[in-house]
Amino acid sequence: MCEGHDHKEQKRVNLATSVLAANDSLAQENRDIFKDMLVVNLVSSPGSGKTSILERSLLELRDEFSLAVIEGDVFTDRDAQRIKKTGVSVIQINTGGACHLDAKMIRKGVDQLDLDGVDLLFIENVGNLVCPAGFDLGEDFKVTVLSTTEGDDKPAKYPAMFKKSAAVLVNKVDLKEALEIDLKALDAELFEVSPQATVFHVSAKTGEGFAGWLDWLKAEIKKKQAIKLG
Ligand SMILES: Nc1nc2c(ncn2[C@@H]2O[C@H](COP(=O)(O)OP(=O)(O)OP(=O)(O)O)[C@@H](O)[C@H]2O)c(=O)[nH]1
Ligand SMILES: [Mg+2]
Repeated sequence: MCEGHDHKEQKRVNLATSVLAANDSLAQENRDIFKDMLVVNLVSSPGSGKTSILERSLLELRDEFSLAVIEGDVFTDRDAQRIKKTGVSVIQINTGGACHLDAKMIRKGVDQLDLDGVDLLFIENVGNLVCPAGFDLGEDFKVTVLSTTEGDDKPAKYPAMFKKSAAVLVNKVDLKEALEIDLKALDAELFEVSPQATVFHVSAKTGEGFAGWLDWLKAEIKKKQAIKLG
């Protein structure tokens, strides 16, 4: 009985490994398609404020850069409808049940978008703090949004996402007093789990902290453009 169980477990591990390997190879193909633009994969729990952060960021960036967005959700095109109001090109991908986007879905989405001359492509992943961490989409880097309403203990509880992120946006700081969240303790925990990540305290509602986040993003766009120009 134990041997049978081990065999099944081994088959499960082999299957997961081959799914991830297939995804990695498609992600590499996407990365070739994305060689002339910065691609940011925005990840978080549901409702942390990814779309709200995008709406404000796009309005601030759209006069200076050519932008596009791929929205990922299990169902509905509600987020794409919100993004459309900013005037930025957007397409919606519905996973139909899957808890993350994968490289194949992105490839299909890319075929529907005109990416000629685009400087910055945002991908908003499905709201989930676990699954999207394992799937490379061909992006330059992931940015994790963590909202103050989720509590300051999440980096240590869900470390994979934070470890893989170039930046963390601590959103909804306009609520910090009401929530009595200790932002210093959160920063310390973030530093312990993901020392590589640049951390910004922001509010998509009031715009607090956006200047720092957008300056950082603009510098990343310019770094990518410098690579393109050789
Ligand atoms: N107070 C406050 N509310 C915010 C802020 N950012 C977003 N919200 C609210 O939080 C809720 C969820 O925001 P969304 O932007 O839809 O979050 P999301 O991460 O895109 O959600 P999913 O795509 O469903 O995962 C909405 O009611 C927003 O108005 C913020 O900085 N402060
Ligand atoms: Mg959203």
